[in-house]
Amino acid sequence: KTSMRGLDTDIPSITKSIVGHVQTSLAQQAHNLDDLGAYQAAALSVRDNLILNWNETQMHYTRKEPKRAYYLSLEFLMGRTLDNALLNLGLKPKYDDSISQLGFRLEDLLEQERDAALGNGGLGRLAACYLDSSASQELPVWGYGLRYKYGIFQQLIAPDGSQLEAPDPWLEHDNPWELPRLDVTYEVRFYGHSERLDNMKAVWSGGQEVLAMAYDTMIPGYETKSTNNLRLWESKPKRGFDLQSFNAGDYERAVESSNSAAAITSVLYPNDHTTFGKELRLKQQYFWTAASLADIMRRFKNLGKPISEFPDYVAIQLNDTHPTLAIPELMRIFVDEEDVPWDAAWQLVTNTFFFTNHTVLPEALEKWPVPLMQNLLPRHMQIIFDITEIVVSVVEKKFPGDRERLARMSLIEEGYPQNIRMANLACIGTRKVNGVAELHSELVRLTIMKDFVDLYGVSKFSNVTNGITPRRWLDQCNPRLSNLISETLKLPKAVFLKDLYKLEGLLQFADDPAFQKKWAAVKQSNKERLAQHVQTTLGLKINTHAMFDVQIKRLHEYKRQTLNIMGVIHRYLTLKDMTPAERKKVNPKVVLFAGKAAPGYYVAKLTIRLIVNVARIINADADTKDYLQLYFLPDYSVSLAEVLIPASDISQHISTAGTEASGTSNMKFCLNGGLLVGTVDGANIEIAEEVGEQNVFFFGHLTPAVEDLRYKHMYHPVPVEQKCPPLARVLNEVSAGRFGDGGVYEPLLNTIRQHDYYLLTEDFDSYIQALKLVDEAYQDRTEWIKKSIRTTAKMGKFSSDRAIQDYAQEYWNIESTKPE
Ligand code: 26Y
Repeated sequence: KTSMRGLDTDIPSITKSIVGHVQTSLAQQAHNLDDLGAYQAAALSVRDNLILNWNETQMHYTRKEPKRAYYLSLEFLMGRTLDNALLNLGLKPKYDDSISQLGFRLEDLLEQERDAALGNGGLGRLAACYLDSSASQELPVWGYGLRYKYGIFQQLIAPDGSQLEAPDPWLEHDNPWELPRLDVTYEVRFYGHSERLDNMKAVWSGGQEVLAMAYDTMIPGYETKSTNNLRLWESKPKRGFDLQSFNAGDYERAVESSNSAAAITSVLYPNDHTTFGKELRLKQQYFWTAASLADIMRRFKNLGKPISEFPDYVAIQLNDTHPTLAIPELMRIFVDEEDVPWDAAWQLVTNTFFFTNHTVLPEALEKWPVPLMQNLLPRHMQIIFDITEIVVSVVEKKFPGDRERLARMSLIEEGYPQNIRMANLACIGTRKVNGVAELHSELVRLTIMKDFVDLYGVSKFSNVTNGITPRRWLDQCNPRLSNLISETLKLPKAVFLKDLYKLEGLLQFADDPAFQKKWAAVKQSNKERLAQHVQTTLGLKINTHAMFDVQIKRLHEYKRQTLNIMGVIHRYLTLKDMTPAERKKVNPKVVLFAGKAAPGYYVAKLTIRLIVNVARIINADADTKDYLQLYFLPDYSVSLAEVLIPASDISQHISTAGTEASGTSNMKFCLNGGLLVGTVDGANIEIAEEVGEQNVFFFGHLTPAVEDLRYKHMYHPVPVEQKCPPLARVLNEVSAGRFGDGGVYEPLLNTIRQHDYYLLTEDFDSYIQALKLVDEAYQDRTEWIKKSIRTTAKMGKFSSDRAIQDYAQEYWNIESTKPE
């Protein structure tokens, strides 16, 4: 039987294909193959299917010439591919059988795959979800990024509890999911000098040239032949090495330039939310935007259309400000290379690009020193100055004489040195700007983009609430739940996995005791799966009869893991104060943390150390260990999230109001029947709107109060002892060395005792109160299960399919199209 894919997909043919790859691609013998070899052969066999679909899809695009959208992101946090590819192709049951016949277990093979972890956190995972949704909805969308040799670092925990970083050499074993494109290369220039001509043109020459080479990753859609492309660039020296120096015996000089070229794509920068202004990072950004635009331009030129039609065929989404150099780069291409007059070029550019902002935290807004830009990209510096002239003239016209406004809006921030404000450039150079949740988009309009709202009007600034792909975040990570839903709704999985609003059908079963029982059994088995995983990977024994309370995300002060750990200590002290009889009435709880801290983020790393050491004391305390367990799971990743999320009863999303742009794991937990304890922030708000406030545990001050409270803390500080005695007690216990390491936590504790910028002292009481309500709600298990069912049922809005449709229709103006 031949599938729509043109390859035979009956079980004997699959087996033949796997064995064939063992013998030829891997040059091994089938009888002494290990799990890794079997994984590789299975992956190559699946890849054959993807390649055929990919070829057909790309040929279809070439013939049909639809308008295309390009998603430029420095991060794509893809995770593993094999399971997802099998599910999207609908081949999982057959591969399962075939692999069993070969004497292996598919589950074991899936575990052999290393995560593709080319991202830090939310922004990178969002990009991955959006690729899945674009392909699944047959939209002509490509991703463009960098092929880092090392992904996000591997996190180890040192004996003293602190984070250690090790490299992540994810390409050590061959990566079966990428296709090197030796013939798709572009030259990218750095440094040199730019000489102005007339007509706003210039000639940029000299400096260093490096080569960008493409690697393509196939992105299969769900239940469709449509297979899109993620193109990642690798940097290479233009010429292997300098033969002259080599012959003269100067070997080091000979490889120097080749090393510096290779360095550009060697490693993902592991900091999110704090900029450092490092030249190599700027090099990465230009290298990637220049290669991507050259590629997009070549594809456009193949259409043979006049350049004035560029925006009719190309839409480019900028994932945060990281690719903002694409704006001056496209100006350079149009003006210097294509002879388009400056003003016409500016029209084309501003009709091509769209900009998504992911944070309003000031320390995350990118700024590049003018001297650095001037040296590395002299032509782009000129163009940025020329664009500044545009800003000056339009602002001058609308707000004559308003010098302060002009200073705020300028692309150049005055100072020593001057800085280029990338968010201002991204705003000026794009058609539309969006935030990632309703509240966040409102804050974008009211804070960082306020002056631009005054200038352009509010319609340029809108919202696309983030989403997550239900394929990976329901069906793949929680097959038992997706089977139960399918059986209950009497719908094939594909129906609700493609239209998540269909989950609403579960509402009518929320009160059905038989269904509740099955629902609870799925959660229980997911807890056991997690416990098993933790047992085999870390040798720890988790109490699976406890409530699982999870906080997994990057470590950051604004996300307030510190609030959580202080709450855990408070709970521990409360338990210690109880009599054994009182304790017996307490519902046992397991608190789980995971997440990485930026290697240079001292306070965040100290928080990890505190969590690990508190865990050691609590878990060893015979009085309390039946009621409270605490674990920090090292090396958080997409694949760890896939095990953790389905096991959670409650998860924590407790950022200071107004600081978390959206959050996306909140959506993943709820989709899997977990409840939220959270602040009124980001997408928590919209989740509550959907599921009903009675099903979310909200606490803490609201966004409008935050600014005033901070002001008060700054000018009228009140000691913690006075403001919040229970928190003061916790801080003092830590200070006194109850959890070891007397003294080392002082800098962390002082962030709370002193300015308390993230307002822990303001929110602690209501936080503890919310956790108490969680405990009470959990006591009435039937009510809890109903809440859980109702939560999952109302998650339709948070499918990334909805979000991508929004971008496709309201921003990119592209349509679905697929190969016959
Ligand atoms: C400039 C550099 C230091 C930098 C690098 C990475 C700055 C920021 C980032 C990453 C930001 C990020 O991941 N933001 C998150 O984006 C998610 C997807 O929109 C949101 O859900 C989440 O609230 C936001 O923190």
